[in-house]
Amino acid sequence: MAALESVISEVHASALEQLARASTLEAVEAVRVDALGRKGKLAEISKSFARLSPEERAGAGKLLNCAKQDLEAKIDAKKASLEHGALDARLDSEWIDLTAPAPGPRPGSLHPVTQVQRELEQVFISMGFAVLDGPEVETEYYNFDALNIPADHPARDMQDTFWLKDGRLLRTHTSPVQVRGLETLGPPLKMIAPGRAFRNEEVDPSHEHTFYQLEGMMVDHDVSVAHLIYFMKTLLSAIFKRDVTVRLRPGFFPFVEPGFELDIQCLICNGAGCPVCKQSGWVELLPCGLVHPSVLRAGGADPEQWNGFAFGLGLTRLAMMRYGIDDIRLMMSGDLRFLRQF
Ligand code: FA5
Repeated sequence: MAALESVISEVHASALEQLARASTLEAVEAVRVDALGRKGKLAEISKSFARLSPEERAGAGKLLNCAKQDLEAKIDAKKASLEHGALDARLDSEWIDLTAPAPGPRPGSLHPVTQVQRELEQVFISMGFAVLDGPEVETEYYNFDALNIPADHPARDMQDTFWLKDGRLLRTHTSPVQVRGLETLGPPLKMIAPGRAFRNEEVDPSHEHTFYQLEGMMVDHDVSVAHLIYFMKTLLSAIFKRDVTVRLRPGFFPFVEPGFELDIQCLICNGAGCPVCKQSGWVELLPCGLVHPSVLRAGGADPEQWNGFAFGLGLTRLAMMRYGIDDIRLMMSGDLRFLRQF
């Protein structure tokens, strides 16, 4: 009998000790199951009561009940205190100040092409150029004929076009603004015309059906290729703020004579070859030349008196080179993960 009572006291004392150490609700529950559960230590002890005399059973039973009641009360108290602590911690961490001003909408940012466009506009404005706009839905006359590309000229095939039912088209380049600008402002003239152009062509890492160009033109007396090269160099150093490797080669466009292609060494692969430069190491960026007399005439300027240069910068590709964007399709994807980087 004395042995049974000391076992009860030991179980009681050890449960109290474990309870003191328990720091989570799960640990307290484990102490409860171990001591008071249906298969717990005190339940095991009560099974041996069958072997006791009625007097002994009454004595041991009383002790067992006291131990149980004491443990139950202490376990409940510990649970309550832990729950309180958890609630206090949550209240502390989830506290918000309802009187604080709202953070407001997340600030947006300009599209990378817009950023490059605006920088170039500032550079050209500072050199006395006007910034002109032209319609995206153009007439066949301004997009082709006035630029010395008559209907039967093979050069029309260079730019596959989206035609509208009324005979107009989505402009394939910003060059129509050359003639529109001459008509409106007359020579002498220094202008740029940034804007969207559209082509019915296969989309790949460097070609989109909708992309931006920036047209540039200067018409005055005695304009030469040296002037053209000066302004193109100024343009590139304004954007890259470092030396970039370029190459100038002959290029054919019916609206310039002579015509050139200025390519930039691909800044995605540094000339090694990649999908953006079609493994060539070079990116076509800045076709240009001296304005063809027919274009001057179409714009109302006498080619005997006036001459000039023009260029058609691939603005979307320039932004790709500037920011190291390796796929043009990201530009119009509307993907916020892409756009938030600028
Ligand atoms: C033209 O569009 C001429 N109008 C440029 C010009 C203007 C020449 C004035 C002479 C004088 P081209 O088709 O090469 O040329 O296009 C010019 C630039 O636009 C290209 O170098 C390229 O950077 C960009 N570009 C052309 N097609 C696409 C396309 N599908 N996607 C993205 N960029 C393009």
